[in-house]
Amino acid sequence: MFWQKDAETMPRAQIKELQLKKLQHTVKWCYDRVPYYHKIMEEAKVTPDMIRTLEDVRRLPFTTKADLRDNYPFGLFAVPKKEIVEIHASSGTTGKPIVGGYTRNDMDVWSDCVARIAVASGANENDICQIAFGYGLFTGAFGLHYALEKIGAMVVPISSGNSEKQIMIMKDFGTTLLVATPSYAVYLSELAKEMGVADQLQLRLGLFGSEVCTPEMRDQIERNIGITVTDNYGLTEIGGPGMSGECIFRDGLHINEDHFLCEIIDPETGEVLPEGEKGELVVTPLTKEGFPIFRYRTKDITRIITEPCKCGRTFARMDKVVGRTDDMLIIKGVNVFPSQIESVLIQSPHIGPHYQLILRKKNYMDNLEVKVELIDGSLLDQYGALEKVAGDIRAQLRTVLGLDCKVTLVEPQSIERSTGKAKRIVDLRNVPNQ
Ligand code: DLL
Repeated sequence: MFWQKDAETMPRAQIKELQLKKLQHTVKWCYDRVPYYHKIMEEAKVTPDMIRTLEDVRRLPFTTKADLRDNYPFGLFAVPKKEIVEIHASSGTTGKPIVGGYTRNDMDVWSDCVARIAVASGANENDICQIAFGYGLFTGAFGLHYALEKIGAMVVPISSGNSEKQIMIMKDFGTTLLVATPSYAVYLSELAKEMGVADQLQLRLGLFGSEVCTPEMRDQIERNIGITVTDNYGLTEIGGPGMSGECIFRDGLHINEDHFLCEIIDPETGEVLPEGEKGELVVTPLTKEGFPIFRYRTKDITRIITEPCKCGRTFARMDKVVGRTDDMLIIKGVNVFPSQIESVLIQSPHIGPHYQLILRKKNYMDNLEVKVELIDGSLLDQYGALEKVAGDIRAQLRTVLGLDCKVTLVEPQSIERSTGKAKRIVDLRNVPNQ
């Protein structure tokens, strides 16, 4: 099923042609209307008329989170404030948030982009959609809300938290589609079991996103609550969700390429990598009026897949994000993403999906403790069995990732649950006596 079939199945040559036209327009839009972009383009000695091919995007300088912060809150808007009809922002746990403004046309494009992703994942007008993302400045809840409403589904804007009530509503309303972060979905699925209503739910589809979800974690959620889970991706800086999402074949996330131009770069050198290689995703939205941006460095690690997909969409796909460059851990010389550790952990039948990675500094070296919840707490009373499970996980981590670390098994329900993005890393490296 398609939401905008003509666009989603356009021949690739036509996609590229359209991208170039829109890129030229966006670059000129930025240059003419946003003093900051005018200045950095002048410094880079590039003018809009120098963008003659898609590769010419490489002539433009990158935009980073720091650039956005320097222009906080509205410094990069390209239209008068009265043309902005909605504002969203990142949570901004460190420093000022990133603020995005949408014109009426931006809102329309946004909801269509997310609607395409929802429909590609199997959503339809008969769905009862419980949106368990936090409503507010976060782009996730409203982005999915507008899209699901647009396709004619019934939207239940419950927001995140209040988890017992979530389950009650899910059961009483006959919710068929859940929108949440994967980690909150895991929590809700456990709670539904605990409340004894898991088998009375009518959930069929999970539209999850906003944080890394390994295929192993996805399989575990699917087994627990018997739903199909799809992944979708986006970020506040480029307009929120709606950049890419999985279709029912779940073999990469289709990029709405008529609205987004993607590059993959080497995060160290900034060089564009050959097609298919894994690196940092850089995005240029092609249709934004209110808050345009070019070559935004997402820090997310993925690769682009251009082989055709069985679903018939011609848009290229991006692989599931494995992590952010700033979340990469370097433990005793080994580079590792939390998602790689998760993939190993989840294979043990004795442990649940809740874990924390605790970093400490010992003798100037980073050390990692993997703290993970047991499924069966009675194992804690059986020293031999406990040692064996911990030893097996440690050996598995060493074999698969080449990483030696301490593994601590803890009681079920003892690691804090998250209603939004999970906080897996506890960094105690700068805390004395840890
Ligand atoms: O998380 C936008 C969004 C909302 C996407 C709902 C999908 C669904 P931010 O809060 O600005 O925006 O966070 C953006 O979250 O750079 C990634 O590191 C991470 N992220 C988002 N989606 C995924 C995903 C929203 N599907 C940051 N897989 C991004 C992995 C994701 N990481």
